[in-house]
Amino acid sequence: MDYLPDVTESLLTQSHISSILIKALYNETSILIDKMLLLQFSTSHYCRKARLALGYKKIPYQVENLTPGLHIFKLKPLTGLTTVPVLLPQKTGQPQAIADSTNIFNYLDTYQPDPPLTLSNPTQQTQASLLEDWLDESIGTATRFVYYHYRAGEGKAIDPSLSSQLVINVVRRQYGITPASVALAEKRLENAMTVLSGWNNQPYLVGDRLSIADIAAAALLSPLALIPHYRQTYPWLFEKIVTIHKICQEPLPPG
Ligand SMILES: N[C@@H](CCC(=O)N[C@@H](CS)C(=O)NCC(=O)O)C(=O)O
Repeated sequence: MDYLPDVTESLLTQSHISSILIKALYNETSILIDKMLLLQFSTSHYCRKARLALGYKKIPYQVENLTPGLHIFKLKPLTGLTTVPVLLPQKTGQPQAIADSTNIFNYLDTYQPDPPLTLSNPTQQTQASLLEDWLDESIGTATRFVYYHYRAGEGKAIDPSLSSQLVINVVRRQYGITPASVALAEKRLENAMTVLSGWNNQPYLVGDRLSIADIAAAALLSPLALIPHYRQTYPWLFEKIVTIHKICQEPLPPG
């Protein structure tokens, strides 16, 4: 009789361990199979844009941070392009890879319509699309120029390390960031602040709820928060950026 409890205990222990192992294996597998994967550069404001949309829709995802330079070898065969963000849905019946943050917005709205990123009023949606495209193609690029120029000059103290300055200089060379191109970008940003200034007095850029325009603006202008001139001149912009990050459950960028 003394012997039996030991056997039972040992059997129970073994079955307990097996069940823990099975659960762990199941969870591990389901994470790998179920979660979407976002290929990104951790500091890219275009990748932030995709993360805000995923967060807004509360879609579980994982990120893979690619190494700039080597990213081409992973991305080119997948999408034919070299830019991040790229979303891999990793689900049966879904596309293998979606490149470009605007395409990612569209895909996410088809995959999980609620809450929608698109506005139901067609005129407002056209306006939101135009703003999103302009923010993407013109303003996001201007932000990049002004931000990296600042980080290499007045803002060097933010991270003067050799590795950080090396990355900043590679980016400056890659995109042709020179004093002349930065001056043009600064003008474009001043113009953008005028276009977006109505945001100061209304919760959303277009319509009566969050749209692709708000998310694009919050992500693509967020690097300017580190630059005192923008922070001091446009405090309303950074209040909006903070609010949208909260709604989308995305941590704010440093600064
Ligand atoms: N319009 C694209 C722009 C993306 C973009 O410019 N990504 C940059 C990082 S911020 C990139 O991947 N650059 C690397 C390259 O061009 O090879 C989008 O919205 O996804």
